[in-house]
Amino acid sequence: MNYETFRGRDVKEALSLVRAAFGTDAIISSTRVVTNGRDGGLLQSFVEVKAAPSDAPPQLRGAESQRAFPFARREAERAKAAAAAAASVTTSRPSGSSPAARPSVPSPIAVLLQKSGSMPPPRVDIRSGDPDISAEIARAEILRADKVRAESARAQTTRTDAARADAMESEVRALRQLVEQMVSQRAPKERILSELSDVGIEGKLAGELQAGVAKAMKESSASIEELLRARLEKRVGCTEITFREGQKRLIACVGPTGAGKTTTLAKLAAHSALEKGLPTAIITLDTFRVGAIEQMKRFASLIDVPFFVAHDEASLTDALRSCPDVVLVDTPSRGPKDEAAMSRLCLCLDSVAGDYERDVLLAIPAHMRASDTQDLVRSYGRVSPTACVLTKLDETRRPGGAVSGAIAARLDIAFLSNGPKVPEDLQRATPNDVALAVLPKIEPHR
Ligand SMILES: Nc1nc2c(ncn2[C@@H]2O[C@H](COP(=O)(O)OP(=O)(O)OP(=O)(O)O)[C@@H](O)[C@H]2O)c(=O)[nH]1
Ligand SMILES: [Mg+2]
Repeated sequence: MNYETFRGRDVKEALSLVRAAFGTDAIISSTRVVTNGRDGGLLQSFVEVKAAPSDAPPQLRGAESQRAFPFARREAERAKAAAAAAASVTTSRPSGSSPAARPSVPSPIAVLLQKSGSMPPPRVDIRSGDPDISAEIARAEILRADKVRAESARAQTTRTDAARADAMESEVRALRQLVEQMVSQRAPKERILSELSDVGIEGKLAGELQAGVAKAMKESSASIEELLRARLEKRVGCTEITFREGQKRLIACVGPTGAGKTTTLAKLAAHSALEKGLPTAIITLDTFRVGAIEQMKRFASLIDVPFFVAHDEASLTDALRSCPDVVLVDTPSRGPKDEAAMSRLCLCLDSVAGDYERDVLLAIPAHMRASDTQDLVRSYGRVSPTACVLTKLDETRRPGGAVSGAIAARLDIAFLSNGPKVPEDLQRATPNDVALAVLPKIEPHR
């Protein structure tokens, strides 16, 4: 079959050109999107439809689409049979009259039946010479003819509905072909960027991660996923915070409301005191949140470590005099614009005597977007965070934003928090773990 090519700005336009040329029963062989092949060239794309006229006999072409053709043929055959049957309709003659003497005249019912055309008329055979009986039979025939017409009208409606459904179906099929083709035509670069965006990695980092991946794939047997993970690993900075015997270490946890500061501190305290068996103490600077002191006090007594409350730098210095080697300091959250609270926190943390190795851990909820993470790091700049803990990794499928933000702000990641359980839901961060936590599972496209 010879197909002609029709082009439109979209499927609708292309199909309407096809319809104008070949009618609604045109045969469509393919529908595809053609781009000019340039990056971002979808704006210059058009839809191309290959179509041919239906090969149905002209008298059968109508509203039905190509798929309705057998139906149309059946209807034509039925019409032919109806005409033949109508021709055979005769009216019975009274006994004694000869067919030759009285030519057969079609009854009004037979005429009606012939007019209805599409349905085979019932054969009429009136045998009675009684006028009453003949009238009765005639009435019955009229009723039957009405029924035949009603059925014929119903059949016509059904055919129209079927034609509409067929037209819709072919339009949906064309659209589906189009979507499938658009997906398969998307460049590997676009696919990778879209997958990275799905896990929260966007902008500069996404561009850097995907650059040259297609070329690298040709030179190695690694999958896209493995290549991207390796690239992310190289960009993630991690800091190892360890607890060693005889080492004086102070860790303060800062961050926004509900980020997981207290929980992280509790996990670190349990690790140091219970798992490492190191002399450990907890100090809280959170005298603001209702119940914060009671909560930490109870936890400290649970793991059997000393507990102190400090209101300012003087009371913190006091408390530190009574503390063992490992000290974990919980802090209050503050509103982003609460300068006074930030100043108090700053003074306290700066007052920590020099003989402690001091770390300020910024708690960053893993669901944060990259730009918000950068803002957060900036807003805690005054307390000079040395590293961060990514919290609530178990609650998001898009931890790439927080990781991107930390990379952009050049803040190392020290811990990953995967749940609220103390102490098991905390792990030391390595670049490989971070990449594994973030990277999408991209199927290799070769
Ligand atoms: N799912 C999940 N929940 C966590 C995680 N870390 C902390 N939480 C929960 O988050 C809630 C807040 O945690 P906190 O440790 O109280 O947070 P905070 O930063 O100290 O909160 P404020 O002191 O009120 O600012 C609690 O219900 C914790 O159990 C985590 O990694 N995953
Ligand atoms: Mg807290």
